[in-house]
Amino acid sequence: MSTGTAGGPPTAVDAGAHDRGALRRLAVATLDANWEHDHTVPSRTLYPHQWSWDSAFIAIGWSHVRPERAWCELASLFRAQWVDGRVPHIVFNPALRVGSYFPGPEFWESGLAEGAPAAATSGLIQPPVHAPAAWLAYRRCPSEQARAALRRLYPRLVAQQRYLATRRDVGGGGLACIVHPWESGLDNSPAWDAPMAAVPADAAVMRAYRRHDTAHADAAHRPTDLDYARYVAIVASYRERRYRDDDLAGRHPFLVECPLVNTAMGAAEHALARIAPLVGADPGPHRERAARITEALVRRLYEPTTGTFRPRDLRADRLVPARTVLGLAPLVLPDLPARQVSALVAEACSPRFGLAARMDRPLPSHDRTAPDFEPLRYWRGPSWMNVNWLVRRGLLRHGRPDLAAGLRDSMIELVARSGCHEYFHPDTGAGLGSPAFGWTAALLLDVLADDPAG
Ligand code: 9WN
Repeated sequence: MSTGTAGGPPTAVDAGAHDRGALRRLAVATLDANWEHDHTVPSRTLYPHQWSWDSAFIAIGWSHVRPERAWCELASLFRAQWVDGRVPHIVFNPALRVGSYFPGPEFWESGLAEGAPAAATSGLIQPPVHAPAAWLAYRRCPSEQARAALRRLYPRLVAQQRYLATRRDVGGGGLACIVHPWESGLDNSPAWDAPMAAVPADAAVMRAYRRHDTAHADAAHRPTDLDYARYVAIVASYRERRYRDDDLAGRHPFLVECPLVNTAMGAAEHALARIAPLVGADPGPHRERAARITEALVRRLYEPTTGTFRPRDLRADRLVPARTVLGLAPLVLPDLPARQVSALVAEACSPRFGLAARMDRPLPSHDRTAPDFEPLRYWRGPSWMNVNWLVRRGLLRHGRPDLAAGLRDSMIELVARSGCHEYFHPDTGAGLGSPAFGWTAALLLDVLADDPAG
């Protein structure tokens, strides 16, 4: 049973009924409503441009219903790739008025940077989940057109990996570092509190800007003005040098090796190894790079006494103390050693994250037992569909279909109860953030399709 808002997509499905057909229709209507000539916006209100990792998740959803849009989505994003290989985290739609998002193109000034594309973009990256998305889209719906699209994407995906593995290996240990919390995709995670605290900033700076997010979402659910002052200061430091990566180590205020970004980089090499034979390329180098990334992740980000992966703050040269859901990401890697797999499954099933074959509450984005767990503030507690989806894939990969099924039921329940929200209350499942959110709809389609009975 779907309920609709006049002129907009339907917003929720009768939770009791769990009508898979109605859920599918809700998801497709949400994606259709967010489609914008050659890409899908994450949200018409909060995020009206194109976002990098959103587009990858959304392409997976499109592959189930309108596969040509999956390829169009990825192609439009990669048209904005920089000459150095970076894929920008936002591609701005020039048709939108100034002020439709903060920070907008006038803040980033990408046009002044060497090697930037014609389109206005940010200068940051997001987790490189695009090669796995392209592989899944192809596998879902293989065709001559899909293979041609893969052929065009492949060199761009390779360039994206090269950028991360070379220019961003600031620590010299075989991992890419992020230069801003926004690059992690989990912008406001408690994982960034320690490195962010070292960034000098004054909340009053924000008086000079107009935040767009707090006009569309409850300010109590969003980062604070002091967080934003720091976000702005970190971008300013990168922008000042026109987003060059040559001497980041000496001067940049935020340098962190993130387990999720590096897991995505490893998973991308595994996906490229599958794609390579289809486009006449050699899979061997991808397999070798994938193995090196997994080895580096374990060496640099795994902490054996707690059995957790945690981000490494390169400036302080230590692992951050917070135990967030970012630490579960390496489960996605097929070659993660058995010892780390068991440690991550134990962490996920502990009261911190509450994973179970029958979940009584959704998977949170932060340790439930931590004093700074916040059920309403984004990335500091709420449950997110994309993170659930990644953890579920990892569980399937490592032979835990029982736990994967628990997570899947919980994901479906969230949308059935509350609609395609951006994120969900980790206790009640209530919808939070933007309604009609792109990747929630897309990944729902993917998990629904995974069930032979669904
Ligand atoms: C900044 C678009 C993006 C997601 C991120 C999420 C949020 C932006 C913001 O929205 O970030 O990039 O304005 O808060 O944290 O993961 O890609 O959906």
